[in-house]
Amino acid sequence: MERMPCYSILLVFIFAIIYVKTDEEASSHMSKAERISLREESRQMFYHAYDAYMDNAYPADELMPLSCKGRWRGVTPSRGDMDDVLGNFSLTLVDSLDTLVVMGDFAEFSRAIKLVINDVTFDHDIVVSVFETNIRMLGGLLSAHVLAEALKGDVPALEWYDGELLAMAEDLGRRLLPAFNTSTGIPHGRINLRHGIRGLSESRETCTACAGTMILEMAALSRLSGNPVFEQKAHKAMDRLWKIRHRTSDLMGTVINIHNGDWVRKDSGVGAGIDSYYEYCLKAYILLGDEKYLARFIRHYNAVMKYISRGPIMLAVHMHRPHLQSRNFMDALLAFWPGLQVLLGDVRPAVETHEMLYQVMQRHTFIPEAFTSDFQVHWGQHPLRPEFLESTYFLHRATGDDHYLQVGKTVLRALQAHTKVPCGYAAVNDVRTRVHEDRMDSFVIAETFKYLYMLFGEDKDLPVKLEDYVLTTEAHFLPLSLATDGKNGSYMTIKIDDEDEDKYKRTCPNTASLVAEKVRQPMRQMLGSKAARPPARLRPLNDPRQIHALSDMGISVLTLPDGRVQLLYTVNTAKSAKDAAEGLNFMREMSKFNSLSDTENGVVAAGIKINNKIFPAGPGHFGKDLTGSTMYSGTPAFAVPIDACTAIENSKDVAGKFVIATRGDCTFAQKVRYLQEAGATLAIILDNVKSSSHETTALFAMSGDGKDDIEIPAIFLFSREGLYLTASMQENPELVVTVGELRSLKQQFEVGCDNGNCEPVTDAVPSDKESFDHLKKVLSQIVAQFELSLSNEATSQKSCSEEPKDLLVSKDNKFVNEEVRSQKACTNGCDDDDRSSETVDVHTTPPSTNKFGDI
Ligand code: DMJ
Repeated sequence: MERMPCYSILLVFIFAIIYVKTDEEASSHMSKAERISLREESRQMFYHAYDAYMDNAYPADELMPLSCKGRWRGVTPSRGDMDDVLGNFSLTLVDSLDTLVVMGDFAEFSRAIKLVINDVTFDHDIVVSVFETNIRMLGGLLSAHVLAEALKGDVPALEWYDGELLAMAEDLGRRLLPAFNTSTGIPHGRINLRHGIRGLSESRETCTACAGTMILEMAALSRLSGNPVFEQKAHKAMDRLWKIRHRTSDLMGTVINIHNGDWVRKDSGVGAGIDSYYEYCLKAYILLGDEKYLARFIRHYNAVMKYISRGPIMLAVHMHRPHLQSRNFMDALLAFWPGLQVLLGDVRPAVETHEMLYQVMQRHTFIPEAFTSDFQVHWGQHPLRPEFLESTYFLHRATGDDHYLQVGKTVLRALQAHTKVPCGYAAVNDVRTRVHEDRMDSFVIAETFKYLYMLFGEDKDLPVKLEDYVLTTEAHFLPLSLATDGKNGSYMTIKIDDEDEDKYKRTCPNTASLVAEKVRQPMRQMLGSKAARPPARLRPLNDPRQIHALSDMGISVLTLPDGRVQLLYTVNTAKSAKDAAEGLNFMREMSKFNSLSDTENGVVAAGIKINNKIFPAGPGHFGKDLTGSTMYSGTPAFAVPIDACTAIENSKDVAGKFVIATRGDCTFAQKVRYLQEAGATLAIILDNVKSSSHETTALFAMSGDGKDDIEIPAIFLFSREGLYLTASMQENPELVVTVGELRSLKQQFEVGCDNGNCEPVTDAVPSDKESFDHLKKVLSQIVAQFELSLSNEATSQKSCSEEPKDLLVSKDNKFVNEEVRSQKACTNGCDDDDRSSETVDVHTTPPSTNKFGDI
């Protein structure tokens, strides 16, 4: 009898596991019939795009889906650098060839190859991007060649093929070769197809991804053609890139001077400018079996996971100071990363980052080109990129979890509903307005529809065995048979030092028993719910020592563009279970702090006087300052359209007034900009969250967007206060309201009013006074630390060897940037590596006994 309780607990536990699993299966299961129907719909999507291109644009490089005609270099009005992808060489057809094979359409594949052989030439006086021409054109030709060769024995329609595409690839490869004629071996970013680098010797810079995404195609070309020069050049470029990594952090920057190998931009992420360099380090090993590429990739991978990955979020840092973020936003290109992690075998973080991206996608329908760490749109364009689908495909294959089919279905529905036009599929200019752009990039057919189709299809139905190929960054097929015998064997033969071995163990956790839903679920709670709420705010928290201490507790500090600080807690990034528990406590207290304060949060509250009532209002991080005693009086009026996300239509009615718009659909700054253009003298933005009020929600300042062109003041009013305003306007069309700093309004109007006639503003009362005091104490320590660091600034003026182990902070609370720092500290000349070894990796523990004194 005594054993009973234990026994029943065990039973309950087992029951819980079974229940959770069943529930998950039920929610994401997709029937075979539905999967097939989605596969067929993906096929139709491909043909809708492909036929539109062939019927209306070919032999031009791209289809313009809105004007339904071809885009020609030198004929169609230029879009600047973006047009470097165009070489008047039928880019979209070449890029699409192997998608026809994936669809099993051999007749069209054969016809298309013949068209390419007959129509496409490269001898044009046109400057093109070396990187884009390599991955799309050269990759497209090689992949089609390899597949045609592989299939021609079994497919009568291809019997005629005799290596013509390989000859074309060699011609194109030779035209790219002069790009490598630099003293560093790092290729020029652009080349003239006819004249090589003639006239381009001025060009000095290229991106890391541009230089580091050549090796697969170039090696394949060498091994297929028997001419080693292509591969040699690309290896040399890769070797130089590896050499210029930051020796301490193992990170790479994004822009390089091709002549001296110096870094021009030292920000280091996994997205734009760098993405496919990392991809090609791993895939070069997979394709060529050269172990040095795996060893390099592992070093980079560990660096990325250590410094750039913050739980599911990936934020760029400075390569020389990897504890410091260099940007507050992520870009859509990084969505390839989970797919690469799957290829490596590190599935858990892949599931997490993919889930984060899915949250972004669900919020905005598409993943915008750039988005902030609290998932706001930073740059709203969406050119129908493939990366998110690519990762979805790999995660589905790795986990067998139908959830990823459901994700694919959401993407498919969004593409159909918002981007399908009569003549193809049009890019989205801004995910918030979903206005179309006259643009359908070649990767839409080469990758987006290919991955969509492959996701719903089954690998065994493909005409070739997928495991015999590696997919390039443009989803072209290159055969693993290209590897020299014996070299693509097991990792076990690699010689790596102890340190690397440790890192390697960390890199490849055993994810065999991973249940993806169990990883996604907490992610969803954390990202889905938290992202919707205003983030935690506190005073500028920039001291790396504090950031480091917080990071031990699993808390990342993200500084948003408007200066607000956001804390992100991820339990499994904490140093230990004890640290994780401390982190959780800290977050709880921060969250209480966040919900009760306005001025304490560093926001100087604005206010509005309507009739005889004064209400708190959120100021803007842009526009005229509302602090001090200056006040503005005016008549309120409504904007049309009321969301003010497009030009104001009733400017005649609203000019000279305090113009009201509602929150949502575009940024605060964008709304106020339109209101200003319409002649508003002040902007009032009303919350779109029903029944919100300053009494229940912390005041916040409206974010800016980094531009400095807004001159009128702006305030944010919660819904209940907004309702009072609109009701008052109805009662009195001549209503005049006054806006200013809340404290000044109260001083001026509350003192002067009759007793009982004024309703004083209710100050927020801390719900847990004890905890608040406690937190204030903690925060004052943080601020004291911060100020201490400020006063140490003078000590930075020392020689290289005496570099202080303290933080360098400028008077305006920003870190002294690397260039300024090196100028100051290295007047006698420090080379890159000298600097890096002295760069302070801030591990200093704050003076208090534990990380935050009393906590
Ligand atoms: C593609 O051309 C390639 O995937 C490249 O590596 C970067 N991204 C585009 C599509 O987004």
